Amino acid sequence: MQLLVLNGPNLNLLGTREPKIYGSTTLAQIEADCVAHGQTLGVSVSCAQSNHEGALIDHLHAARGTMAGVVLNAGAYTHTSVALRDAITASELSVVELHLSNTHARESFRHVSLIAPVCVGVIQGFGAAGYRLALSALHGHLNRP
Ligand code: CA2
Repeated sequence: MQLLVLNGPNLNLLGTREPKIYGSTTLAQIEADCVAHGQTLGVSVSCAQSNHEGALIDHLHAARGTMAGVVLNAGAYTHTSVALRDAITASELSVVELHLSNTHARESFRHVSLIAPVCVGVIQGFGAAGYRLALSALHGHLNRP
């Protein structure tokens, strides 16, 4: 089984700025931890990041048929992108929405997720540890009886 961890805009800056909100772990460290956690689950984890909406959509299209599911931190596109939501639906993939921060404890414009209704579930507020939680949840979802 192959799973994709896909990160959106500005998440390449993790660990370098705003540590109070997003923590001090870098994206490279998160990705390495996802790969290692995948090994404990017996799955192969690939990782990608883009600052561009269309590139994220391309990743979802490419994942269709090759990946069993996706952990997606769509960043700010979570709150704005109908195109990303449509790509999740079109991909027919199981997608877990992931956020480092608890978006409901932040500005009101972050309280709305356009993608949540087309995801299997949402994990947020647990910082970098959330990626492991999301991979475990996705793995459990894909192996449900
Ligand atoms: O909490 C999350 O994971 C978010 O997806 C992060 C997005 C934000 O727009 C969402 O509402 C919630 C922002 C990512 C910005 O990442 C940075 C990392 C380090 C320094 C600056 C920005």
